[in-house]
Amino acid sequence: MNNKTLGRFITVEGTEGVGKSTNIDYLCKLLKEHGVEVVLTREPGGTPLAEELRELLLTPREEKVSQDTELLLMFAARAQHIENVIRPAIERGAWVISDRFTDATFAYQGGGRGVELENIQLLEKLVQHGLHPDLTLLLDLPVEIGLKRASARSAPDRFEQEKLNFFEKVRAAYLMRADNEPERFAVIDASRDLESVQVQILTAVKKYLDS
Ligand code: Z5A
Repeated sequence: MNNKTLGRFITVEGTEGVGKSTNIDYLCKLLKEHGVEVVLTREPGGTPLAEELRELLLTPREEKVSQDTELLLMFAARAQHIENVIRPAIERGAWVISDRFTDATFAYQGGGRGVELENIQLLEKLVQHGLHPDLTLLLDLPVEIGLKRASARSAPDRFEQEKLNFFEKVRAAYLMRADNEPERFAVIDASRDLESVQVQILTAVKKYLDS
């Protein structure tokens, strides 16, 4: 989707409390200042139906959620999101900023839960029809710091109830993906102060604004 008449697709990823929300606000402001139409969205979610699936996925429940159920619900939400929001926006020239996308599935369901990568790849192909982010900003932070930053917030959702070891595996999976696709990923050192995190984001996005 790197045609000049098309928009861009930027995803923001990272483990718990790395500062995605904080820095997405900055990114959207930056792009708007450059006259770009920005569509800000998130996963799981981004459409009314996908937001309902998000609620199902995140709500803590007594019944054990099978890995396959979790995986399929993530991709069901994604299919709806791509067809109704992401693809139409890119096709009319907007820049879509998504708070998480399929790298999160590889990291959380693949790395964290241990789902086989081939199964995720299969669903990725089925649902995305060749759509991939142009740029992925991976905010990277030692897990303990992120959990501490996030702990000040409301009651933990189903994922936030996981243990440290789960998030270590998620972080490792994200970093491995970034290593494998250095041209798409920008790894941002999120342990620095906010100003320096934003300088790193500006550097990563600049080449897309200039092209
Ligand atoms: N999930 C999945 O399993 N598979 C999938 O395919 C997808 C998702 C798409 C919901 O995601 C869950 O879905 C997620 C993975 C799963 N679960 N987890 N964990 P989410 O993105 O909605 O939830 P989240 O990861 O919990 O995001 P978050 O809690 O909103 O975190 P954040 O946006 O990265 O952090 P923040 O709110 O911007 O910042 C946290 C605090 O740190 C805040 O007080 C800031 O002021 C502070 N902060 C931020 N930056 C700094 C710096 N640089 N210095 C100091 N303090 C800072």
